[in-house]
Amino acid sequence: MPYPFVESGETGPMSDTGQKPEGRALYRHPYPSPDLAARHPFVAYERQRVDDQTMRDRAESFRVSADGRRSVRMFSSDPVPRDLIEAAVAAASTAPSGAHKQPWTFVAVSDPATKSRIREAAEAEERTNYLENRMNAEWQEALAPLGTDHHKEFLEVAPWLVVLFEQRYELRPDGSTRKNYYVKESVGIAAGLFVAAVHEMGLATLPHTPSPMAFLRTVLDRPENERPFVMFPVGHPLRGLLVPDLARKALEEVLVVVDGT
Ligand code: IYR
Repeated sequence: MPYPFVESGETGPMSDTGQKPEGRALYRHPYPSPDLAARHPFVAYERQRVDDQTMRDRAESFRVSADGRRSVRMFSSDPVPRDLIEAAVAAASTAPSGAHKQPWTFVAVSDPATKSRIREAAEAEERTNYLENRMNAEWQEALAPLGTDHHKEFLEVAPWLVVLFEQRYELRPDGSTRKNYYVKESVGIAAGLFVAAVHEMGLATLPHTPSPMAFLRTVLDRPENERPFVMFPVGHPLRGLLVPDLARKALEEVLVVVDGT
């Protein structure tokens, strides 16, 4: 496959700024190698460069939007059209994944009977967690400011429950299996994108992990290679609801820079 950046060193997909292409000087081992490009398909990746100020503006507007997100525990029962859930899952499924395996399945539930079964099973587990001290004192202390308990009404009230399953391995239609790689990391990133997509469209969610969650595989009749990872009630936030008055860590608390300049 012709790959001009490597072939000629004159021009290439990244040289849209009019700068001299730097490929030859920067990389002694270009990717893909001509050999690799001959064996697997590659396509040009072209992304318009924007100036630093434009990037700053975009970053700031994304930060402000992201900072406006809150996990909510009281949803309106107002319906949400199915295509919005599909759009959020489509966005989430763009997540990078180990060996591009996309080892996830999203199960979107609006059926009231199924939601009830999920609520019942989740509350049964949470009763053990909260009332029979399956969560130890330190854990309960950490949760105190959130004030969560074993009541999970939102699982029935929210118009959608989206259950994200990780595929521990790939199960092919002929019954054969293939390993997946970095499953937790991949599915975690997809979950993050899902949360962002839901927020960005104006809806709310809560990453909910009734623990243990194995019952979800049975209730939703999922195959043996799938394990529940996290569940997302999705809907409009209930008007007038309260959320904990949490502060986010300052940048200095979460960022360490090893600067070379
Ligand atoms: N799964 C329980 C407990 C819980 C745990 C954590 I860590 C939270 O941030 C919130 C809740 C529940 O859903 O109540």
